[in-house]
Amino acid sequence: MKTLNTQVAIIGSGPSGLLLGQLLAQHGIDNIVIERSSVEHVLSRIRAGILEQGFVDLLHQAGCAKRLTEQGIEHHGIYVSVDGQKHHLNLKLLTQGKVVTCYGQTEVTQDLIAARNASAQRSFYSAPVTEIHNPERGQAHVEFEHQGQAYRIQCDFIAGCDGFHGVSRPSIPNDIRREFERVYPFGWLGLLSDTPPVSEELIYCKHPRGFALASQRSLTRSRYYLQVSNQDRVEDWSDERFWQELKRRLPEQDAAKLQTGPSIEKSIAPLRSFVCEPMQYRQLFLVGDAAHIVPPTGAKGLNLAASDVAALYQVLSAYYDGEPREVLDQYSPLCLRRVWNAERFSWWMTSMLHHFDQQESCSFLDRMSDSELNFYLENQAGKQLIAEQYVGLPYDQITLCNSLHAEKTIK
Ligand code: RFL
Ligand code: PHB
Repeated sequence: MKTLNTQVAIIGSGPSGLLLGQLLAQHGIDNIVIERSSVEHVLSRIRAGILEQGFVDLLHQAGCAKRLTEQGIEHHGIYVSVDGQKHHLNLKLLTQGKVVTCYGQTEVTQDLIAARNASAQRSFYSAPVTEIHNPERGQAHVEFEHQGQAYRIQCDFIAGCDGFHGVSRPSIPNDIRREFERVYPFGWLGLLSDTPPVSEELIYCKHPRGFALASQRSLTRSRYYLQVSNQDRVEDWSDERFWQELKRRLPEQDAAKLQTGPSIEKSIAPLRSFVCEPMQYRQLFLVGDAAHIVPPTGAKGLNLAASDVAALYQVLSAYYDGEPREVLDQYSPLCLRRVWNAERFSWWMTSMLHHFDQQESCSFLDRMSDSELNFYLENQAGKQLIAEQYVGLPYDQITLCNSLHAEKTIK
């Protein structure tokens, strides 16, 4: 077994792990990224597309925002269509100047990997972590195999950035870990195509046949989603069937100008809400999807991962700058406050925009969610509430322990 040493072992090379690694390296904190899949696989995944300002600022701070600045598209508003009737939410006006940026997670990952390759930090791909050793005191370590060689990485801390199906979360003992979960009775079928987007701004469509979303990756690349049953398989959905169904759910004037084309990617994502508490155990910190999942309706999954990274970077850099170890204890409560907020918003948006029972088109709950959606869309204060949460709340700052001591002394 080959032994390596580092300050922070980062499990997972998704956006969480890569962004954390980059910020830590810039602060002079050595780290190693260990990723289960190949780099090609990581770069081929099509996922989120909407970045909050907090995430954009963090990418600037990490020195990885050149392409984002050139190619990202600022979105000043969104549409919500209810049974074909369009409502506009001018995010910028409703939130006093805040906007979101359309730039794919695939591009973010590519930029972060390029930055890591240009740095001196070590990474291992095709190297699934199999063992996490997280003692009460002393050094932690992780173990994995890479190209037939067994490795052990000894470290001060482990960042569990290994997504929902990773090894980090289950390594927290059952009597410490609490999990909260809701699985929805439908999924989203996504299709990517090299066709111009049907609308400059995203359209979230509530329709008796089910939800649809018109999104995009650039001026020439579209991303569309359809609510489908959990029993549906991608093979059931030819491109032709997808485009036909999308046209039925889009507002008429948009359906008429929809440009269709062959799919580049098509996949079904199940919808889930999930939170693990606490997000820290001893030397292990859970980050991003390893700790929580939201349904994509509020565009919050990737953005929550970024705010976890911001919090972990703050506590780790403060600790290595000389703050006492207790500064680290702020990580979990700080993140969970924001996580539960985003969970609530994503659950609420999902409940209002989907029909839960696609067989029965006029259930009592459907009528309640129709009424709730109309209530929020038909007055300025309601629209403002949706807009403020959609663009994202500001990141919380940690309290340095010196000020904690000061507070204690004053009391
Ligand atoms: P990731 O991106 O899942 O990365 C985790 C990485 O850890 C690796 N890994 C391991 N590595 C080493 N050893 C092990 N034992 C390992 N086990 C796992 C995995 O291979 C992977 O590379 O988590 P991260 O970095 O926290 O990032 C979170 C985001 O990816 C996620 O929140 C969003 O993509 C969620 N999400 C969406 N969010 C949005 O805001 N809008 C969307 O439209 C949207 N669409 C999606 C999504 C997630 C999807 N998934 C997970 C199926 C669409 C899909 C299909
Ligand atoms: C996407 O473009 O993939 C996307 C955008 C907004 C969402 C969900 C997904 O709410």
